[in-house]
Amino acid sequence: MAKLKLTYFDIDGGRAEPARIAFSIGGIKFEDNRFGFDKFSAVKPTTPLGQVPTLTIDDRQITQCNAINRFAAKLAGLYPASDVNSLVCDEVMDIVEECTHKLVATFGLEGEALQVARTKLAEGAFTNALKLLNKRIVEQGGLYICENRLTIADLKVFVWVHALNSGILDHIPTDLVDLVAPQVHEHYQRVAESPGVIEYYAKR
Ligand SMILES: N[C@@H](CCC(=O)N[C@@H](CS)C(=O)NCC(=O)O)C(=O)O
Repeated sequence: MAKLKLTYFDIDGGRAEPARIAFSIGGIKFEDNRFGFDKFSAVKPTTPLGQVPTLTIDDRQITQCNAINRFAAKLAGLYPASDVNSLVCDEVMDIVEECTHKLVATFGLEGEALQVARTKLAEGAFTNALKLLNKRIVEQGGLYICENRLTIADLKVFVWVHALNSGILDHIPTDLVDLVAPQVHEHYQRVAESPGVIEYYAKR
């Protein structure tokens, strides 16, 4: 097996977190190469696009979190088998990624500008995305995004919803998910209580 190194900020969340959890669930050995925000200026030029996460496979440094997530999921047995289920899994991961991109665009704003931008997100793009995720969960029987089992799509949603619920994002109401997408709220708790996720955080 190739040597794997996942490079990302030293936070329990963000764009590398689903792959970290997936590797852990699958028992896939990897180097969890974390660094502090203050070290990013040094790390940035060592990456192909000046961005993290990257996954280094032997000597090849790969970018794009959802590509990395899919790779980790395939190794860990957390990627759907059928074409249609993989389509839904990919759709959901890209929905969350698009919301992450919109959220990151508000970092650096302050005061009223931040409040206006975040409220617009909460009431607009995030609510729309959460309602669609809710629909996907209901369509699949109410428990998971696809295949009635935990896949990488569930981990991607879990990490995002954790951030939304946490209160660390000013002007994003911590009850937004519960109010607009109750099945997503329950899904968050289900994933948090799944053995692989509990084991991962217990080891951290
Ligand atoms: N499309 C990329 C986006 C990666 C990205 O923007 N990562 C952030 C950190 S979460 C970053 O490195 N930002 C620094 C920059 O773009 O200058 C992906 O999916 O991985």
